Amino acid sequence: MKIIHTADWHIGKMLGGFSLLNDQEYFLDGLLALMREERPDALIIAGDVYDRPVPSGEAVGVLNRFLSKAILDLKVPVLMTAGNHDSRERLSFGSELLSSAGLHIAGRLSAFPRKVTLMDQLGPVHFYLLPFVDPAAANSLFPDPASKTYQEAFDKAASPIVNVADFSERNVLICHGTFCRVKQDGVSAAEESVGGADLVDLRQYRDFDYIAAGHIHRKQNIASNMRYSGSILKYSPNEHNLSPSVTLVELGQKGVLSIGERKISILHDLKILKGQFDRLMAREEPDSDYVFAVLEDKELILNAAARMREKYPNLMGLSYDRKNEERVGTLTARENREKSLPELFRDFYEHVNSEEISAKLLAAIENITGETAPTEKGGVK
Ligand SMILES: [Mn+2]
Repeated sequence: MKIIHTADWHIGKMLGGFSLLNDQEYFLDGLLALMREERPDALIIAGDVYDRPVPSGEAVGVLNRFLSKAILDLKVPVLMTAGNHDSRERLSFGSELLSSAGLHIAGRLSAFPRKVTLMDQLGPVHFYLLPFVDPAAANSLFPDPASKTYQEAFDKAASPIVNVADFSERNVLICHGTFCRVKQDGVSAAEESVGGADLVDLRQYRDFDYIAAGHIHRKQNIASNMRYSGSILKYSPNEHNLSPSVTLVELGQKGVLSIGERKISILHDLKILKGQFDRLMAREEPDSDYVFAVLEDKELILNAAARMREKYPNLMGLSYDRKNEERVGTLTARENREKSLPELFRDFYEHVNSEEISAKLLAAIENITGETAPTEKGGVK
């Protein structure tokens, strides 16, 4: 059985004042082309379908158009779960009605998790759809005893699945959360490092033939048969060096035959450009990618963002590289009151320019104000 695993679509995402909806629609057209070519038996969206609990009308339209083409034209069933960004209730709308058409949605957490069985020539594959689980959601369903950690909550929510699953057959678990890497020998990465409070260990779920995870935007394996597909696009400047793709999984008689990646073309790349203003402006042709500029100039550039937009119309953000900022430190009002004018001027100059004031300039200020600055800085860390 051939499955396309995706996650973290974040439809309707805004970044740097720009709507990414055109980029998302462009990507989804590419995904439809890939589905036409690969003819998968199912498409998985492992949570964070939308970026917000109340998506815009335009965002709903983009998803609706995609799902109609995927399911009605290409006849590919879609399995979709709620991530932490989605409203469980809104995503669940029509889910009972839509499953007969091939759209399988798990928004709400349920004591009877949604199970979807698809057939291929080798027999059935059972998909278990587990929406995002946090302690609050788990406790509303399984209050006794209350889950305090994400691990307890996840195990509680997954227990009905594990109880009914027949592991002699083929089973796929779809889930959304922060899962730690499970190593070959069965040791979990969480045992080696102190993980976050929301970290969940999937070791006890190794009997699933494949686990399709969402939430972490960087694609990566959790174990040989568990994986984050990663987000479909780069969604923040921190993600500028990600290389988004979708995951293509083939299941054999039992277990995974192969896991591969497929790149889908994008409308705009997202990148960080670092350098001096003049150098960044020296290019001939405009660059239409999404750009976060980090200027290495010592002086502030007048109207830098507006001027950069002539060459970079999709400039999303601009900042100055201030390597030595921490040297200046933070001053309290009381510390400032105790300072002489030349001292205040020196601190201001060094804060803005990230370099030491020259003796000549400081002498000139002392001359003008008739005050002197102590040679050693006091009280500044
Ligand atoms: Mn998420």
